[in-house]
Amino acid sequence: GRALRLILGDQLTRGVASLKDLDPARDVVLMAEVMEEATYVRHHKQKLVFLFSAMRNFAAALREEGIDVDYVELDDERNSGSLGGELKRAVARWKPQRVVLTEPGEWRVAEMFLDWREELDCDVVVRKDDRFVCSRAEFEAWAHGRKGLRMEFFYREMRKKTGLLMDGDGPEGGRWNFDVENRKKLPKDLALPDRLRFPPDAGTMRVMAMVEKRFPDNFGTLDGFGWAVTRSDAKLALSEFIRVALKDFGDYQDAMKSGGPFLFHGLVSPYVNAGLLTPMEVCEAAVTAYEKGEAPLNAVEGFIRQIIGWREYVRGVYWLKMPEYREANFLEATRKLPDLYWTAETEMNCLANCVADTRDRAYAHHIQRLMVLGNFALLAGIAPRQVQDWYLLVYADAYEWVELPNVSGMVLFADGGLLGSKPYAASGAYIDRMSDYCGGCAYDVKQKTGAKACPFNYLYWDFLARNEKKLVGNQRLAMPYRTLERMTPERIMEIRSDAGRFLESLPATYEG
Ligand code: FAD
Ligand code: DLZ
Ligand code: SF4
Repeated sequence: GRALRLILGDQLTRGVASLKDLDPARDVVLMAEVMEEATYVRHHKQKLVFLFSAMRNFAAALREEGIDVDYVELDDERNSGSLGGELKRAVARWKPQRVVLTEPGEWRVAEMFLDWREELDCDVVVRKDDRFVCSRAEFEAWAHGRKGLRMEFFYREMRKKTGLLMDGDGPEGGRWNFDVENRKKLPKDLALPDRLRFPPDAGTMRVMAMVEKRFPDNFGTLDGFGWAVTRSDAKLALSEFIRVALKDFGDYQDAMKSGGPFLFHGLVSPYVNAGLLTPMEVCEAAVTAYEKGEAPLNAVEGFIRQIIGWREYVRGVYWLKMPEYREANFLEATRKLPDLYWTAETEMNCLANCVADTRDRAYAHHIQRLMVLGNFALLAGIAPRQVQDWYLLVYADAYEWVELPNVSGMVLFADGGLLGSKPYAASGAYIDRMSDYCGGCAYDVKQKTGAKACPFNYLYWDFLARNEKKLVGNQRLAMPYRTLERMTPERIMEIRSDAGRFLESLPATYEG
């Protein structure tokens, strides 16, 4: 009998599990743009345009193969507004024998499926998402009985499993990890490669008009939209990255520069997460460049570690720990998110730059997300739920399964140390070393207290003092806590009052 195959917005892969045994003569593919998914957070305008346009192009490509695609646009007047509603309507229309889908990436959506299952009068087959290298069950087995879930050990298993950069049973080049070589400062005169961007075509322009009309007040601008929205353009973006940037990816992975976030990064996360590229093809392309002598080992190893290491690992942690993971708040942080995260209006040049980059491109690279935007949220003690909301909506690559462990685990230490062994807290000196932001800042990164001092400096010590009970026992924070202990009470008072005054001066009106 006929199968109705539901494809979600982040399952735009021809080889995805739910399409594997598709019979074009009989089956129908269902895709739906729905308000429920478009509004569970107020997504960045570029994220909405990217996803809707990519969905429409994927549907068009299936149709070219002669496959029936039932595609419901957001503006369709019969649109019920939810995935469950659209599935029910489609079952009534097509009377399939069974509904086939690939497991949703997010817990929220997986839970909804459990409810609908009951209500549909046909079989529902849910398949594992084999685009990931490590299945959820495999990750659980790996994690079982381990105290700490160290990414590094997980990553080695993934290297062995995929065979990427392996030399027999050992790692290519004799070491698993070349991270120590990947912390170089950007030389001032180093030319940055031009990065391939894709001006919107007529179809994408139509989606842009729809998004401006339906979501006028969402964060972000559409000017300069440049994301690929088809698989063939995403492949072009990947090969261009490998040609012009991969060789320097390792060296300057942690560097930041005013006026642009792209540097030598891959710019592939929106494509990999939505399905336009598969994680394995991205890694294989990088390894091929290494084998051809076009990129050094530290760059290629660093790059594939992010994908078969971190990306797989955070997904495993997410499914292991949901739903409690969302509520975790180890440091009991309660401050509201400052408005500067939306407006970029702040004298702190690093934050102003990173927020503006995010607003203009729905993108910031990892160190901007972690050491500027994230570090500030950690030090200021912003409530995890508000920080999660922000990260989930501002980036074109954001889905809860990847956002949440990065935000709650890596950035906020809200999980108490499951993902990282210590909070990534840092003062202004770190930002100064890795960027050119401080030169153009109203604050002085060298001053520790007072009106002109870099706020990161006193916020750092204020954070350690405020959380002393919870963090003082952490071996990896022994050094800074010794320094804190040696400060006079007057000095600590000064730091804490500067921090208090600064934080209280920030307008914060976000309700979540
Ligand atoms: P590159 O620097 O070129 O890295 C290559 C690829 O590795 C990325 O495309 C991505 O697929 C993967 N990767 C790298 N770091 C991570 C990581 N920490 N976790 C998972 N995958 C990783 N990434 C998302 O895809 N979606 C998110 O919602 C997201 N939220 C984040 C929130 C915070 C607070 C932080 C610190 C990081 C977050 N990341 C997220 C991870 C990372 O910042 C982005 O994947 C990366 O910046 C994407 O740009 P790129 O493709 O140029 O990456
Ligand atoms: C993110 C998103 C958005 C904005 N819109 C849709 C949509 O209209 N239809 C759809 O099928 N998927 C959408 N998505 C992606 C889903 O939210 C994603 O599939 C879930 O988060 C599960 O991971
Ligand atoms: Fe950021 Fe401080 Fe440097 Fe200013 S001085 S750019 S606030 S780190």
